Amino acid sequence: MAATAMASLNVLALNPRARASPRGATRVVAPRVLARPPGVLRAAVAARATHKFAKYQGLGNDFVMIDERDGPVGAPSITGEQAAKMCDRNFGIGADGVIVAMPKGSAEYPGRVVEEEDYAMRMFNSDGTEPEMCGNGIRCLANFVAALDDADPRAYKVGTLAGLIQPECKPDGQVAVDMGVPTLTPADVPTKLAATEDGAAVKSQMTVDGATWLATAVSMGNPHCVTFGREKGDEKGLAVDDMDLAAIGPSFESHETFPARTNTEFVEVVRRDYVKMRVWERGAGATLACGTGACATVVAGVLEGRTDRKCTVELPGGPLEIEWRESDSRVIMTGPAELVFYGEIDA
Ligand code: ZDP
Repeated sequence: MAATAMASLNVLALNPRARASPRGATRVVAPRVLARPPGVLRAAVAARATHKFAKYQGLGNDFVMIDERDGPVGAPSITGEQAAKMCDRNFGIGADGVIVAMPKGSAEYPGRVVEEEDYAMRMFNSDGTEPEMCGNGIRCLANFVAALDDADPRAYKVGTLAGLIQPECKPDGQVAVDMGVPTLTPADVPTKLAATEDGAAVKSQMTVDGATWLATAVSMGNPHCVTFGREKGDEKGLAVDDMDLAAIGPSFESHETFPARTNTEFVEVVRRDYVKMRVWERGAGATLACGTGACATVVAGVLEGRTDRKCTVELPGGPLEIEWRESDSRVIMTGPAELVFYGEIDA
């Protein structure tokens, strides 16, 4: 099923006639377009006021993918407001975020060497804000670009606001991503939580809605607050399935100790090499999976002495394999990324 879908994506991309009239493509057209007089609609289409997109998902974390690699270097053509509309599950396509494949040099980061990059990735959360990185999203980007180009090698060096990230498409459809070295210095996460161990905020006390939680702060380019439970009452560990994330998530997201807001991971350790995690994402709320969050979870698990460096993180949408490599401190994430449908939207 995934293979058939990918083959038709290639046809769409490579055959200009197919591009002009994507027969068989799922067309997502906003109702207000249909209500317009045909002339206006024709003019809008002629002016290319539409975006071709493919919808991808990685463990149920879903994204609208747009290919602007042939466009100008710099910012994506869509605004955060347009992205938020596309993500709307009732009035738009429906997604947790929008990911734009851009020409190299389109994302700035310290120490950037543009020549090293194949492409750049820019992203919007479903609330229209732009995060630095997206772990599930970069796996989707890799399979998206691989399907469009249908050429080897299928390993890419992608410039993101969080630095150079390197996804590699495997023959079985999984994507392994070198997510780089996590940042633990509190000021760089950024968090006001005090450093407790070797300059990192590990098991730091954080008062949220009147309870004291123990939190470890990790940046995977974007900020994460990882918690294995409250100081009192969770000694046996969190039962993440029973948690009401919507009740507590927003209080973590906008907590004053995380000035750029934060993603929050609630983690239940089943074994040292297998944990269950539920996430409340900055700018997107409860999602089925978070790639950067799974990486941050294992980094925090190792720092707190709770997990091995190689660990499976079970998310509501399925498992991700994470390794925080001892030799060079880089985090490697492996997981799926699949095409769901593609179409065109007036937005
Ligand atoms: O940092 C943020 O604002 C996140 N919401 C970005 C998206 C992260 C994502 N869930 C991931 O997989 O890393 C897509």
